Amino acid sequence: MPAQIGVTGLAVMGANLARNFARNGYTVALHNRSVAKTDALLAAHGDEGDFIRTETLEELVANLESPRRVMIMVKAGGPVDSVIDQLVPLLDEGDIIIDGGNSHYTDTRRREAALAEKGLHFVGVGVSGGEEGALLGPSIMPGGSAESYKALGPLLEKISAKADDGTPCCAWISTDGAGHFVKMVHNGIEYADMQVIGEAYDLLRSAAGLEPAAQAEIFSQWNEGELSSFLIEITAEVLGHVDAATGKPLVDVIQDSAGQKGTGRWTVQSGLDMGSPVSAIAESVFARSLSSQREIRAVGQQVLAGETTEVTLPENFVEDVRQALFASKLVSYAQGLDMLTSAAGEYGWELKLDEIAGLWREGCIIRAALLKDIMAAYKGDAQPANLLFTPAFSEAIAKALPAWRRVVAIAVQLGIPAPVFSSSLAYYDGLRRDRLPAALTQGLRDFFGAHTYRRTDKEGTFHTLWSGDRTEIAAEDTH
Ligand code: NBP
Repeated sequence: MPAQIGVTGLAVMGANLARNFARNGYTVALHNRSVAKTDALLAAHGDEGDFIRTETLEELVANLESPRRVMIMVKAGGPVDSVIDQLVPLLDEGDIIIDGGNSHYTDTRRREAALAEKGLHFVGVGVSGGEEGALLGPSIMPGGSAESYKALGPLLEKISAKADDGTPCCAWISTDGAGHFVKMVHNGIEYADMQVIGEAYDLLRSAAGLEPAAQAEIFSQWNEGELSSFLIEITAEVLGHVDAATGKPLVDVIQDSAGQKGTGRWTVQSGLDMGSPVSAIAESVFARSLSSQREIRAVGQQVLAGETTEVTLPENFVEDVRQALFASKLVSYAQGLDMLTSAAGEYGWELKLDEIAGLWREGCIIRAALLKDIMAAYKGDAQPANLLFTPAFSEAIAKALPAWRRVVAIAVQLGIPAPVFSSSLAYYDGLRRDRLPAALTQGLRDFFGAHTYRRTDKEGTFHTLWSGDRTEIAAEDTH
């Protein structure tokens, strides 16, 4: 029997997705550049379903039903192009190449356009959930043509995670690179989500003296309420874990420099390109960068003053921190979703934000109770200009606001860096402020660069003759 899907690239992600397809009743043709990985997979898990072992891409393609579905799960970048180049001459019009790796959405757009010219479908698919998700049910974000989704969607939906109500955490996102774009933003939000958890931990530890074991309890309790999410749940696990070698909390033994693979940085770069203020995500990426500058930080510890102000912590400081965490988290999601709206305009994608929030409910790293409310916020035709403007969220923030301000003030007074807590608050205040100092910025730009300005009291664009008699003239817009 021919296989319904072929997978090439059988490292952790490819192997687990192939097993997931097979466990769900599909016949899966397997291929890897080095045959050893194919054989290792078959030896360990060959009894989980119907697999077809192949040694070459020719053989892989020859074993697939039509239209052929070939999923590439190799290292992102050059290897994906190389595999595509090898596959193209072997395929027929209407066949589908799927890239399930973490490719940059601009690469996906380029590949999709090139393959469409050859009559082939190219589908960039965002897959979230790590190794375990790939095997047990990830959240899946496919782009590509709507037509390709008809032949591919049912398989992806079958292997995806399912929300409480049974809905698959997989839905067609929009054309070309939209799936990889949404996955990228998911990862950006994940960076911010983890950073706000880190800031809460640091404040509880450094300001309130709560040891990791005590905090494990606190995070477990928080996981029962509006913060309920995978990341809060595993924070309790990690904080509660004791290092076998030293008997210390593991978190005290782990070096305090955080790595990154690039999707957070891509999100911020795209935000900058589109003028979309994803400041919480940017601060999270930079916080990791600063953490990794260990040698420079060592010098900073020696030479920089650390005067702080004494503060008396409010009685319910733990609850204050919880509320600051919740509010900052909402801002991160609002910024990420706002960037999706910008991208939809930029690339002509019809992004349904309620559906996207829906498919993040299970399977992925940012899965959280909150996503149900975000889904509800974007249901229907009247799309909010910003998530924070919907009544449910503006009320939630209003409730958290006094605690959020107290916590940021305490962090500043005690010299505890809380870049996302504070920048999210600045974003929030920036959104609601009547007048921003941008008026002065624009005045300065007009002074040194004749960049012109608009007035609040009349139409048109103006320039002051700063180096002349300082009269104002009507001007061409050079904003
Ligand atoms: P890796 O990213 O580690 O890639 C290893 C695979 O790429 C092996 O099958 C290897 O073949 C193959 N490969 C390479 Br390297 N160069 C190749 C080339 N020129 N031609 C053909 N094959 C080549 O695998 P992974 O960690 O399973 O991740 C796969 C994709 O999924 C990546 O894009 C990754 O970013 C993404 N992703 C990973 C995770 C995760 O948790 N790991 C989560 C979500 C997404 P070989 O065996 O012959 O060397």
